[in-house]
Amino acid sequence: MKGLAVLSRRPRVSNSKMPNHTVILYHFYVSPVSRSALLLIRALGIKHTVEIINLLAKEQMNPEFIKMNPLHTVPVLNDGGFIIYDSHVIMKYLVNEYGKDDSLYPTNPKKAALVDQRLFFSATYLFARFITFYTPTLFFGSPPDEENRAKLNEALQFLNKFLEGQKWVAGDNMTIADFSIIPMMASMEASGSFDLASFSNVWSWYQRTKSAMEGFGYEEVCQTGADAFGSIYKSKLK
Ligand SMILES: N[C@@H](CCC(=O)N[C@@H](CS)C(=O)NCC(=O)O)C(=O)O
Repeated sequence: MKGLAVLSRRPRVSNSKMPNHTVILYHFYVSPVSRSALLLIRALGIKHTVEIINLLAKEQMNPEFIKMNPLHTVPVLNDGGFIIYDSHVIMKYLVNEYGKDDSLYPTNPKKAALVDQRLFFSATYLFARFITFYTPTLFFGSPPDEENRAKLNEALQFLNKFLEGQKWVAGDNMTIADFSIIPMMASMEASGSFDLASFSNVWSWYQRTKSAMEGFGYEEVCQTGADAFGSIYKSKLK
């Protein structure tokens, strides 16, 4: 695996739960789920390095990487030898292990169930429909499939409903559910293939969440990757 350490951060706040070692995130900036995990690491202020796995060059198929993650997907976290994959699982783990409190993933079972419901929605509706719509164009240059576009549009309508009268995706404060969803929204906006502003609740949540995340590198971690996603996608439409 040809890894490249590009980012290294020290904790922003003193937190006795922080690891003494540096965690490693195997990441590709074009991937929205990978950006979710990196954004959260930045928000928690965990000392980390990033190893780029270039999916466009099929680096995820390298035997060394497959040994870590048989599913050959990013993100993958290596926390002092403990290896875990799936962005949702990584985020829950990191808040439980290193969060200075439980605000990003509650310990209260009912509050946690609501966050979990939104995470499962993110994984099984939004992301599933997102990759079904974008992958054929992004990787094979196929024209966008209108049925798949309608399915993803429907998932946006569901999200819009969840956000009716709500500031955040799950509960009264920002949680990992917001981290899970925002990188997909940024990619969709950058691709120019969906009118996010027409989903008014989604649109105001999106603006609010972007500003809330500015303090820990939204622009660098999320927007840059979303812009790269958007320009690759647009180049394949021609
Ligand atoms: N549910 C997983 C999805 C991971 C996933 O599908 N990642 C894609 C990039 S968006 C990937 O690495 N694909 C490469 C492959 O399947 O070979 C998560 O949230 O981490």
